[in-house]
Amino acid sequence: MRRREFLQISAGSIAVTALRGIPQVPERPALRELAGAKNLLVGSAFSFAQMARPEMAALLAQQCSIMVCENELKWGPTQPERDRYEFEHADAMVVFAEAHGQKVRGHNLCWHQSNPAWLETTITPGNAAALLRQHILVVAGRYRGKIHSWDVVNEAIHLEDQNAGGLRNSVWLKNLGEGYIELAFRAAAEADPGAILTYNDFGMEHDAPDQERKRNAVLGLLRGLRARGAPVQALGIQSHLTAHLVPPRFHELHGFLKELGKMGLRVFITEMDVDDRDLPADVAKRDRMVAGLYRDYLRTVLAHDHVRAVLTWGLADRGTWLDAYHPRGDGQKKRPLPFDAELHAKPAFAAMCEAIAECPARSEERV
Ligand code: 9MR
Repeated sequence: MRRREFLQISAGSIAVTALRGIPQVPERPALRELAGAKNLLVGSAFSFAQMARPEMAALLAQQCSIMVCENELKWGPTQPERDRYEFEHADAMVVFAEAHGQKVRGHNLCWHQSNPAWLETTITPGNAAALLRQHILVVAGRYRGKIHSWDVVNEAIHLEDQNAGGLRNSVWLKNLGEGYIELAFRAAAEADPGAILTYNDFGMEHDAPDQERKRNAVLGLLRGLRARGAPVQALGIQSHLTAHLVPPRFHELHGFLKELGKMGLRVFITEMDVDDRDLPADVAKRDRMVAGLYRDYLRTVLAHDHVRAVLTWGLADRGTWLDAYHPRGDGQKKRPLPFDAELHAKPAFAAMCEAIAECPARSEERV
């Protein structure tokens, strides 16, 4: 059997297995039903590896009305060589989502990380625009009509680099100047005019002076794009939060969200999790404090009608990026997500259910 045929079959069987319902997943309220009643989308990042575990696949199917590929649509996996694209994993995940009535977010078309090695050695100011445009036309074009929203440009702002507009010293800025962002949005609109084109970034959630500066830089970027007529329609607020013994506050987010609303932008909470690095090891205490942050944060953002989707960065703690990138000092596994490693619902799940059940229904419009 050829590799492509095998993968098509396995994608189908992942979908079918989970469709039939796996008995191991206990009956519990589904976030997707609570959120659906509010015209809100709720979901998670999925990885291809997780979806091969039937009980995980069933949980993702049960809980999510929207999904995003954690890594499978990034440049590295999709264009491993200049003239070769790979879509088997992403295709299988889109098949799964469609089989379960889930919307799909695309993540992402332009970033400073997870680029293939060939890009860094090939790119020049002379060919950068063509490389970026072609990648976007191929990747977003392949899924035309199937994607709810694309993270067209990811994490372009990094104030520490001290560039005009707060732009990050990325491979794209170095080779194309600040116009790369507009170029990416225009190419994405050409490739998939139905997708909601999103700028996605982190570090703008908490009440803190550095986060306030980031919020202002993001507003500046979005206003500039709009002024030039670039097709940007939404902001993705990643929402990688960090819990502290004195919980962070989110009051300043209200003003920011109002400004975005005035610009007619939608907002998606795209990558929520709560880093418990500074919390005590005791699991019950940790889970309670993490859940407190889920509740406070979601109450804040869901008070705003133009917040249309909430996605966590994984549904269950096993395999969270936080253990790989920022492990706890005491060697304990982190507990940042609504379900634990054995797929039991945690207090954070209850907090999500409560915040969604309490929030006002979103007004009718495309979500
Ligand atoms: O969770 C992702 C991890 O598996 C990857 O190794 C990493 C690099 O591609 O990206 C992680 O996801 C990031 C996302 O793409 C953008 N926002 C921050 C996320 C966590 O680092």
